Amino acid sequence: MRARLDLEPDAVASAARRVMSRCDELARVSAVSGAIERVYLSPEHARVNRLAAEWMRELGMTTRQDAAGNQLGRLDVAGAPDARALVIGSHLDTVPDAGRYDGVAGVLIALEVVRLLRRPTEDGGWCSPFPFALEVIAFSDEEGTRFGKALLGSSAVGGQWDDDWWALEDADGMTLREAFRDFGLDPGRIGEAARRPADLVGYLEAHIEQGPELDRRGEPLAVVSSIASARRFQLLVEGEARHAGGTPYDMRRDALLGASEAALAIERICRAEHHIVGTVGQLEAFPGAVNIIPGEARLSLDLRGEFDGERDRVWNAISRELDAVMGRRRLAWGAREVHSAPAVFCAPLLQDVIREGIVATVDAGPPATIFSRAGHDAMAIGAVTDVGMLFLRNPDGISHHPDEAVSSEDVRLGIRALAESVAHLAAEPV
Ligand code: HGY
Ligand code: MN
Ligand code: MN
Repeated sequence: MRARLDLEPDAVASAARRVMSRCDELARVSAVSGAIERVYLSPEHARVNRLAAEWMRELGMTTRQDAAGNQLGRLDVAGAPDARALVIGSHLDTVPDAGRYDGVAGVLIALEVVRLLRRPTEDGGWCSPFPFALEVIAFSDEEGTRFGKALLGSSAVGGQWDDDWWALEDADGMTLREAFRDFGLDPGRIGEAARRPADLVGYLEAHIEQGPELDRRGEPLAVVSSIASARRFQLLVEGEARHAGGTPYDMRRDALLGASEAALAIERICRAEHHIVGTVGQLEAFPGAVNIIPGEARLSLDLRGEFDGERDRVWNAISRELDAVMGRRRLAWGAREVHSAPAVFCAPLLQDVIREGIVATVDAGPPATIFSRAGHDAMAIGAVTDVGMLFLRNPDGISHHPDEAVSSEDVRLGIRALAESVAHLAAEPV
């Protein structure tokens, strides 16, 4: 059993305070006054990258923005500039009307772990004390808020970029390719963001749970076993627009009612399952006038499961049910898949070192190991290296909402546990 790190308690406590105050600082970088919204390739994205780069340089890290707009910092092994790297990070982009800790806390905790673990070099700089370099990454688009496809920044790092994505459009009709150029990135160089497995030791991410399990257990930290597989669809329901007054019910083909029945059917089917959740987050009726029966309705479906097979079986059940619903209502419907990510299982070794890190930090029984229903950048990085995640308690589990919270005390424990986990990993023959 490796001895606990000899970390100054005050240093860890001030690290937690710095994370909390920087979460507040980053929350003020928003496209919307009075709410938090930071989307991919926006002026807000550029501003938080500059702030993160400044904080990385303060730690003695070299910094770069990669070809996908992710912000990276690196602390080398003294005398070994080509050493493999342990990457620790999360994302700085947000959903609309976001909380201030989703993703952001993980990036800032990573920086504090580097601050606590780094070693001074003879020339007045800083280096990694381990046989691997320490890298911090601030991913640029985990949520997919602007273009609908999630994990764009981390997919580039994982070498999973799909050129079909260049045609994705935002709400203003700007394509991803145009937005890249507008941000100062060259679409032709996207391949340069990809990391080689041989250059990496692994990836660790600290993140708020975004669910109530740790809060219900009364525990501050947990090991993540796997990350839910997700599929996202845009569904289109087509009926017939007609006069809201003159059209008797037996002549109506109301697309909104079909979409509404679909949303309720999705809930009913998913609730009957054990580890499946389906959410309709967007629902629009067209043409959208009060005195016209909606001839068209568009709704989103976010479908997740612990295992890809279960999730796909439920999607087939939903499809059959929607065929029946639309048939009864003489409507047509179709689905366009806009995102798909397979379930990712955290590497046993990284689960173990995170478990050891929590045990070394929290004087309680063995920590919980839970599966993440929320998606994370770790899903995309899993394509090139082993991944591990540490969850922090999220009071009430509320997230993707301004009331999203995390306590400074749990952040203090999370910083300490992640630092211990890194030290445990360094003691392994990786
Ligand atoms: O949607 C998710 O699960 C993640 O928060 N982007
Ligand atoms: Mn999120
Ligand atoms: Mn997140």
